[in-house]
Amino acid sequence: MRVADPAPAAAEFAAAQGVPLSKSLDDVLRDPQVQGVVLCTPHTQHTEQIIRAADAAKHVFCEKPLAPTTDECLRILDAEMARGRRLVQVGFNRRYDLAYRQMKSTLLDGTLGTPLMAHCAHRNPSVPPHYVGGMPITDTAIHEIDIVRWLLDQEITAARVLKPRRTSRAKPELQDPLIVLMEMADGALVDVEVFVTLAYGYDIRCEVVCELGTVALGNGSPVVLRKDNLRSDRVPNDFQERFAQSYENEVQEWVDGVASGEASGPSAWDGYAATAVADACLAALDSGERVGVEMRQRPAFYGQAAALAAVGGAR
Ligand code: ISE
Repeated sequence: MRVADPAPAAAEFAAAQGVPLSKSLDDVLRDPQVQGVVLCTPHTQHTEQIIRAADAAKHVFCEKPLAPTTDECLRILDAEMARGRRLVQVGFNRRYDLAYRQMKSTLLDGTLGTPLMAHCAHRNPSVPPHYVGGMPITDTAIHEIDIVRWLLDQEITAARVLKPRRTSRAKPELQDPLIVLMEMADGALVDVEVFVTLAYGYDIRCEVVCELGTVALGNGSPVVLRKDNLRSDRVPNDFQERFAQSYENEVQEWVDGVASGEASGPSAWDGYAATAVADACLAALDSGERVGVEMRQRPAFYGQAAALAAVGGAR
């Protein structure tokens, strides 16, 4: 294992853990013993770094979002396809959360019938100073964009964004909260409340409503407290607390995939699709209109989602 980091403090921290330091990503990529790289860099740097790693035939784990624009995502897809095998996994960690996995297996076993709607909420107690502009979509709602594509096994075809009354706690330039409405390829509808300054804790909700019943995240902490006539359980502090296990799972599964040569998990296609939907949401936020999602036809290289196969391709 080796680490390259242009920030001296981060590099020193890694060195203190006993990890050998490299001067640059290219140094890491030149090492024949390195099979895969984890990119924790700003998303504006992902495209060039992923393409360099793919050219060196290394596996890549890359934090979301895959890249800032769909054109850049397409360059990544092309570079990966040119190598002839999957090399890229995108850090959509929620697919590795036990509760979401149970939702997925319940939907797959068919006992609830066809999914018709999903209601989601994504509430952060606060956001860091660099959180600006379209980040409620590109950095926050992007998790729901990915998870509903995965849960419902199909693409998102259009979006609207509604603007509720702004909280007095919102940063001046941020629409907070907002509601994203998404149309799935088969006509199911998804709503997502995105609220990034709701101070009580980190609260993630998701319920899929089907013809015969619903399945939802439990949102429960392991224990329930009863005291003074009140019953309470813990709301996590932040995403690190809520999703600690899923981060571990995703990295472990990536490492296992690198060792076996079989990449799995969220692909570069998933990263591209999420960016395409985020673009539609940003345009919808701007215009107040319904905006269709523009996407390239899914290449056979990335397999085909079941529902897309049923409707004969993305509309
Ligand atoms: C952050 O980057 C994440 O990935 C969190 O899961 C999300 O809740 C937060 O809004 C993002 O800023």
